[in-house]
Amino acid sequence: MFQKILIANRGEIACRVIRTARRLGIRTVAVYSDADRHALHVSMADEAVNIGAPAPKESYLRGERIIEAALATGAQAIHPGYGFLSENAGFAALCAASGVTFIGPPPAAIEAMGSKSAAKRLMETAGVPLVPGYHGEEQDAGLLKREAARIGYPVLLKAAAGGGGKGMRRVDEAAQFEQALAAAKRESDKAFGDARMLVEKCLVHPRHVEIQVFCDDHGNGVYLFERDCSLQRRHQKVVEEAPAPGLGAELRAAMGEAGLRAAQAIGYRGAGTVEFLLASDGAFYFMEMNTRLQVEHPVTEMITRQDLVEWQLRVAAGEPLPRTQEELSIHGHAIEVRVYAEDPARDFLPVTGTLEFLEPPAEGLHVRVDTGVVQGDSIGIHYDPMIAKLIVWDESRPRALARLKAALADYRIAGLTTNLRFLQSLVSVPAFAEELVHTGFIEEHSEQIFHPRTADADTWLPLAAIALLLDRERRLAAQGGVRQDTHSPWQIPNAWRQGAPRRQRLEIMLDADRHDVYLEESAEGGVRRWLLTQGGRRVVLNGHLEGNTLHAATDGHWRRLRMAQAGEGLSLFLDGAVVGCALARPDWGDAGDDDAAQGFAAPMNGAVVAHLVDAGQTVAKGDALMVMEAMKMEHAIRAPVAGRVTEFFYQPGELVAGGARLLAFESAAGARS
Ligand code: MV4
Repeated sequence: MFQKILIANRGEIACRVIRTARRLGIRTVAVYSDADRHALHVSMADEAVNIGAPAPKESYLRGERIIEAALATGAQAIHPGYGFLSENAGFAALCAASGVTFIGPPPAAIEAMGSKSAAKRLMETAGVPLVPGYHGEEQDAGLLKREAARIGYPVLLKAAAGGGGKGMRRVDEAAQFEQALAAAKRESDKAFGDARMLVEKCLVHPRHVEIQVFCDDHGNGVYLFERDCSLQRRHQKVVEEAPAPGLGAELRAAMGEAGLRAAQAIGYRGAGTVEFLLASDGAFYFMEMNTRLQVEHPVTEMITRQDLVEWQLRVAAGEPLPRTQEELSIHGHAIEVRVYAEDPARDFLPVTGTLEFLEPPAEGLHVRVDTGVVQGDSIGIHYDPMIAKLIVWDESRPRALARLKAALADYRIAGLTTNLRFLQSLVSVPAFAEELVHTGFIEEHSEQIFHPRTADADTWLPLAAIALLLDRERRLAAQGGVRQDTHSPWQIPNAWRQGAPRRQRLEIMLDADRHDVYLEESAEGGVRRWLLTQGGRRVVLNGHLEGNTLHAATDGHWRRLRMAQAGEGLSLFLDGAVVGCALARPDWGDAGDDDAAQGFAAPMNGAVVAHLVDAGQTVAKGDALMVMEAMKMEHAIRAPVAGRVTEFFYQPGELVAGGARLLAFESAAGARS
C-alpha cells in the first residue's frame, strides 16, 4: 500500500479522498491554486503545494506541474478525483512514464471510451446491448438517412465525439433529416472539431441507470449494483439514488453483468461506471462508460457499506478486490442531492459570494455531508459552485426520502443564494415518492417544482405569523435590540404599549402572496398567547422556539416545525412540505414613541435604496425617511412621529441584515431611538 499520495483535485472530492487516506494511515499531499490557499482540502492534507493561478488551465489542469509536485514530495501515487485530469489519457500516461501511479484505469481504457462510436462498437463485440442505430465510420448523408428510415423515426443524431447531451438532435420525420443532419454536423464540428454522427432510435423518457464496476489487476471484476440518476437538468445530475427504484433482481443482475462485460471488454482497471438507458419496457441500452470515480459514488457506498476510495487505493497498489460478487449486497436505500450556489429563479445562474452562515445537518448513520467549504469561505467564479453533496440513507426508499427532506430542512445557508428550496420542492413532488422517475421528470413536473402550490394559508398563515414574530424577537434580542434590562416590559420588542393591548399588524409574505394579520398578545398564567385575526377569522396561537425548531399551537393543536433562515425570511418545514415566509414590512402601527424604541430595525435582509431626507432635517409624522429594497419590493421607512433623523447607519447600495438598526431618530419631544 502507498505511504503517500497526492490528490490532484480540490473541493469536496479532495477532502473526501484525504479522509479515506488518513483512515488508512496514508500521508497526503494537496495541490492548490492561488485562489485555494485557505481551502479546506489544503488544511486537511499533511502537505500542500501551490500549482499556479486560479484558472484551472493555470493550475488543476497542469499535468506536468502536478507530477512535479508528486515527485518533489515523494508521493507514490496521484488520485485525480473527478473532472480536471481524471479522464485525461495523456496525464495517466505521463504519470506512468514518471514512475507515479495513476489511481485510475490504464490510459488505453480511457482512450477507448473517449469516442462514443468507438465505445459502442467495442460494446457490440462484448455483447452489451446498444440502442438500435448506426455508429459506423461511413458518414454519407444518404446512407445516414437510409439508416434513419431503417431504425424508424423519431431518431436521435448524436455527435460521435460528444457526450453528456452535447451534440444531440432529435429528428421526428424523414422530411427534416437533411437539414437536421447538416445543423448537427456544424454544431459538432464547432464544439468538438469532429462532425461524425451516430443515428439512434430515440427512446422516449428513458431512465438513466448506471452500474458501478470495479476491476483489479488479478482478473477479478465485480459490479456494486446500480444508481438511478434520471433526475437531471440540462444533462447535469440533480438527484442520484441507489438502488434504482423498482428494479427487480433479474434486471439488476442482467444490467450488472452487462456493465461488467463492458469493463472487461476494454481491459478495465479500477472504478468505472457504465451508463445505460433503461426503457419503460425494461430493455436497457449502453449509453457511455465513465473511466473515473463519479460524483455520486457515495450512494453506492451507503448501500454496499464499502469505501470505494479505499478500493481504488488498494487496487492501484496491486491488491485484489476487497470483496467478491457474492460478498456484496444491498442494504437499504440512499439518495444524494447536490447543494449548489446557484439561483433557480434565474435559470440556475451560478452565484458567487460568501458563506456567511453555513450549518449542515447533523451527520450520522442516516446523513452524510461531503463538502469542501466551511463557514466564511467564498464561492468564486473559477470553479464548479458546488457547496456540498448531501447523502441520506435508511432501510427503505420512503424512509430515506423522509430523511432527505428533514436534512434539507436542517441545511442552513445564508450569504448567497442556493438551490436548497428547489431541491426540497423537487423531492416533494408526489411523483418522486411514487417512483415515477425518468430523464424528463424535472421538465414534466416543472410547474410543481418551480411554482410550488402557494401554501394553504389557513394552515400556514398562523404558523408563519408566530414563527416570524418569535424569530424577529430573538434576532432583535440577539442584536441588542433589547437593552440590558431584559425584564423591563419597555425593552421587549413586541409592540407592547402602556395601557394599550399588545396589538400589532403584520404583513406576511407566504410564498408569493401577501397577507395582513393582526396579533394581540396576552398572557395567561405566564404562558404567552396571541389572538390572530384576519378578516373574520380568529385563531388562538401559542408558541416558542427551541433552536431552529418552532413549537406552535393553533387553537390548541400543537405541532413541531423546522425553521431555516431563507434569504429575507424563513423556510418552514412540516410533513415534507416547505413554505417560505417573510415580514413584508415592519409594523409601524399607530405611530407612537415606542415605535422609535424599536430602533428602526430593517424588516428583513435587503439593501438601502435611498435616503429621502438629510440627517438633522425636521420631518413630520409619516414622512418617508429612507427606502429599502427587499423581497424584490421597495419599503419606505417612515417617521413614526414628528422629529428628525440624527444619523443614517447605512448608505444607499449597502446590504442590510434583517433586524439591523437603520437609523437614529429623535422625536420632536426629544425621545431618542
Ligand atoms: C438518448 C436518449 C433517448 N434515446 N439516446 C443524454 C446525454 C447522453 N448521456 C445520452 N442522452 C440521451 N440519449 C436515445 N437513443 C435520451 C437521452 C437523454 C438523457 C439520458 C440520460 C440522462 C438524462 C438525459 C436527458 C435528456 C436526454
